[in-house]
Amino acid sequence: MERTYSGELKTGSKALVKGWVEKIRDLGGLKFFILRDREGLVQITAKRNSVPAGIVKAVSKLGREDCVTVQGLVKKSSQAPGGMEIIPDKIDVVSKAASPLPIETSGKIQTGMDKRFDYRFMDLRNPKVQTIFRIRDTALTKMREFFESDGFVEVHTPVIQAAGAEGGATLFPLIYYKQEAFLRQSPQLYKQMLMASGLDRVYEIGPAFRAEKFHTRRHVSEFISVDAEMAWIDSQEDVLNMLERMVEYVFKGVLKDCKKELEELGAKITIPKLPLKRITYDEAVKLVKGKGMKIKWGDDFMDAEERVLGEVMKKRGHEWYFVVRFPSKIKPFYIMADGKHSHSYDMIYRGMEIASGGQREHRHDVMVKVMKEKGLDPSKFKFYLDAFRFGVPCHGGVGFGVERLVQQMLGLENIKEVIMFPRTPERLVP
Ligand code: AMO
Repeated sequence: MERTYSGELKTGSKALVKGWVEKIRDLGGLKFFILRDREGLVQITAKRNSVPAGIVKAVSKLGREDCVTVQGLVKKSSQAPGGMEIIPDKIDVVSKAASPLPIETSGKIQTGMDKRFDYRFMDLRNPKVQTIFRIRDTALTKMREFFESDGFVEVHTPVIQAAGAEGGATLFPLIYYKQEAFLRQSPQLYKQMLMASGLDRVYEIGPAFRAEKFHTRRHVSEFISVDAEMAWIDSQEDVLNMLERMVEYVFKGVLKDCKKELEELGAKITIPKLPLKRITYDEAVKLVKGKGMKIKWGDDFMDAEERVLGEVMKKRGHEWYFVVRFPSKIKPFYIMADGKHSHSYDMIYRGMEIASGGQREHRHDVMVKVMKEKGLDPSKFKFYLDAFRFGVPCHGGVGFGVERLVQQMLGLENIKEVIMFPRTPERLVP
């Protein structure tokens, strides 16, 4: 018999359901339990004399979170969740759950975050936790749909790299045969090299690694970076236009496909109104200073400053905006400088940077000079610099943190909530 999910049951028909025992009630002659599967809950009712004696016995032996399959007749029931119950004629226990359970799955009792992540497989049985990942899945699907319809080619570039693009402080070294190598911080160098290939528009969705030293609500050591790079741009504006259309498409899609899920989490989102507001770094620093923060021109925004800027911008009617023209001294060598400023941007949603990028330096000699000024050894980047010696179009792109997007969309305090098995300085298992 084919499996039916709890959300697809029809009264009067036979069904085979598979799932976990959420709750058991024993009223003597009437025993029932709630089975939970991916789609919801269903009540299994075993009344003495209405079902075979073996079934009543099987139900009385069940424990919470046992993994079971149940076959039976679906009947109307005003008291049961979903208005239906199953009168079982077969129950199989596929796997017993040990007792006591390490954490609660119902969400009624709060378990500490660390303990939840120690037993993440069980934490994920909480429907609210699962819902986060359904929304994340939809957001990623919509991003892919957008890129595919906008002329981008999906690529996969190496995770094991010989040189980092985002500064030495957050590199994870590893031994690659007899050589030192690193986990990538970003596909930056490779997506740019592909601009010299003639593919013109590429995107990559894959893991990026940062040895972040401190703890914040928005940093982890491994995250999924959505990277895109576009050739033949006239200016950074071409990238911003693409990016804002992308988030508009994602939000439309999530609102349409995840109505139930958003409701379940109490998340209220609206479709971003285009064009999104652009403010310069200089303006942003002034606004933040005006709120008593100690930021100086030339500093990057810390978490607290980003939040304050977010509050000011929200009051002005912008939960989305771009901060553009950062000082070139705080930007990596691959960003095109324009005097003291640079062709760069951060994209902010609800007071948090969720993406950054810019127009790239495509002039080989200028790039070598900037690398030296920033204390980098150009010979270590020969494989990358070569791509700029034999004809490369002007180009620009974005690195987008998918976890931060979903975190902000759902109003979650910590980015770890959006990651199945988060990696932080303290956590390497599970
Ligand atoms: P950047 O370093 O700003 O830029 O990273 C891009 C985006 O990636 C996400 N992100 C993180 N998310 C979780 N934990 C972290 N430790 C973390 N670090 C970064 C953020 C951020 O906006 N190569 C450039 C992008 C480009 O220019 O195309 C880069 O990596 O959402």
